[in-house]
Amino acid sequence: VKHPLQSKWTLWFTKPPSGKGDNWNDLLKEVITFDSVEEFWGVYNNVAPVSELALKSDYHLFKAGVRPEWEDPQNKHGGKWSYQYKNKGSVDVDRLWLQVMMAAIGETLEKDEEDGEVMGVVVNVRKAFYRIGVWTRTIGKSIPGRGDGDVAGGKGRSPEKGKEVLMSIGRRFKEVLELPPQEQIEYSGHTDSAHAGSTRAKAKMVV
Ligand code: M7G
Repeated sequence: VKHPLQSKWTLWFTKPPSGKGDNWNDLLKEVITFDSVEEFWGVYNNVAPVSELALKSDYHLFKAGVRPEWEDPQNKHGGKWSYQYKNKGSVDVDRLWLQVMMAAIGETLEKDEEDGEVMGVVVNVRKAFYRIGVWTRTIGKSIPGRGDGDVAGGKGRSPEKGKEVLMSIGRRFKEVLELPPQEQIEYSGHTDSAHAGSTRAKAKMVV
């Protein structure tokens, strides 16, 4: 018996660059797509833990059909919450990444799954830190409804509601990351990241 997940998910891996000519697209590899709890554990037990990955590797766990890239149509208006663990030697990154993946596939990062904001989760292995992030589809904008002031359709959304959905995901994500209140996670839009050429773009919001 398989226990179905609410959504289908794809695991991606970014290989560390081997030579000079490597670009982002040569390095990003689709690993596997699954849609049950049992398959998730099968995948988890067969890939290297984050703590054993080489520097400049990433894992990306995204909704099937969404590439873990700024350019994807479902990401290009979005952004991410992220946190950098600079105490690489003492943080249990394998356990935290497992918790983050379980929150993603268990769809516990957003209160109302109708919002469909969570696109995926990412872990980056870098020289000075591990960075864990959650990508959202929008940067908390309003979404037009049917124009008849309906709420029942669940499609329309005010700017206030858009922002609140995002802040709620941030607060929940911070809990999953087991961060104390004085630590902050930061939100940045992908457009800014793309322009800055890196994720070290200016943060718009903090939780
Ligand atoms: P990073 O891994 O987000 O942060 O981006 P880092 O600077 O801490 O390593 C590293 C580099 O990977 C960027 O400067 C881009 O060259 C490339 N890169 C990362 N992402 C997520 C993308 C993406 O979505 N699209 C493209 N085209 N390049 C990306």
